[in-house]
Amino acid sequence: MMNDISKTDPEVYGLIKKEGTRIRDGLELIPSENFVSKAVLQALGNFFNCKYSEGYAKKRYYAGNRFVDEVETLTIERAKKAFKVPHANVQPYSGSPANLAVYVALCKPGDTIMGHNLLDGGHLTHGWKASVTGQYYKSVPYHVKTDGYLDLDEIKNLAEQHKPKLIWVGATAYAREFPFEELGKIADSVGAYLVADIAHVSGLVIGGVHKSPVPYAHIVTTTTHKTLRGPRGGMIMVTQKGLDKDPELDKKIDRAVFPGLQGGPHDNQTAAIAVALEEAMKPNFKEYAAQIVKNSKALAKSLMSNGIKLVTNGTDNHMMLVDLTPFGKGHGTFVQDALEAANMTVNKNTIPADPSSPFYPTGIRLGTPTITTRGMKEKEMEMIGKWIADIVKEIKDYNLPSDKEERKAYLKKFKEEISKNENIKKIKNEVVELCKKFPLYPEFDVLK
Ligand code: DSN
Repeated sequence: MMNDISKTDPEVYGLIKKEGTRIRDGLELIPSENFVSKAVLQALGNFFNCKYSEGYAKKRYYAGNRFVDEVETLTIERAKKAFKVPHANVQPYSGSPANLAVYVALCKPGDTIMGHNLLDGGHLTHGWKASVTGQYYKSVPYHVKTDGYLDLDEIKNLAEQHKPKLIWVGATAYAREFPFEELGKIADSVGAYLVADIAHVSGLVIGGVHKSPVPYAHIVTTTTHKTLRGPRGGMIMVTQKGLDKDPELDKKIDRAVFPGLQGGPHDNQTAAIAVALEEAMKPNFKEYAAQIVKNSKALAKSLMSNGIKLVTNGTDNHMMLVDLTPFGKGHGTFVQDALEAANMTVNKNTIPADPSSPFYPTGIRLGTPTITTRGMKEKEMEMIGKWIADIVKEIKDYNLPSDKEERKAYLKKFKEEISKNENIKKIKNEVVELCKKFPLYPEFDVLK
């Protein structure tokens, strides 16, 4: 597959090969990432990339779309079947454009919306001030309690006080099951739309290991590249409850995506979403989704039994949020870099009531979708939890300087020191050995 590019563009080929080697020899523990099947990659890398097809099936602005129409219709039918919804739009380029389209469909600038606060684990597009969604709309954030769980009483009170047009449920750093039913009742009691952004858990929903929002929400959005294990992309689904509230909701969503926000859909991405959805409806995907959660619980157990604190003391889904306050505020940056030195990739993340800032947060977020895709099970989770805990303890004496000017130099020195640290090197070698037992994409020459 890579033979041609290796000759025509060795520079890019070299980078692809380096990235291939990096993922082959390391543990990708960022919970929003996954490794997709060869079929998904093949659907992405073909002539559907080359077509313009603004509009929708049978209503295009360009000729030559008969097969694009078929592939988009097939993808829509698969999405409707997989999530049990009456309407799906599969054109959003990714999750943020999908969420923006929901605003365009439902709200006018200045309308009130409610969403899970970013620093409590929410998403930028749920009304954070740095996103247009927090600037064009009056955003009322809700929070988690000190135990890390969503504060349903606060959500109810805020909803009654502010009467929002829409309420988001969904997050990027929340390790517990989303209370769709409770949020559905709150939204109904104030006449709001409930929009469930299930980007993180959509694969778990199809796999039957996370409650579906479909009976409770009016609209459901998702990315397609996380637990769903497809190409980067987005989808918006309208539920029967949504159509009962507004029979025009499907048309409003479609108009918001195109021509409201986007131009030509990425038809190769659409084809790859179709492949991923078909894979996700196969019985072995149920096993995969269940194993993601089993692995996540096993990893959480290993971390906690090795002295690492987790927000909410555990997990219901594919991710964990590590609370590093016992090691000092802003410690997430150090742990992220030290783990990377041992070939384990996580992301630094704020924790609820973080004593530091989003750039130097006091937590890390990690999860199990990619390592489960590689075939790892509970036994490997136990080892990985121990390695992570050992590294956290190895660097416990580093502290983020309170003087902002000093931070850059301090972190540079920290990186130099950890690159020479023998205990971290030893763990890195063990990680590489583990990865060899769970090969990734053996069929691609690039990794040979
Ligand atoms: N960037 C995604 C994540 O990592 O969760 C959310 O958009």
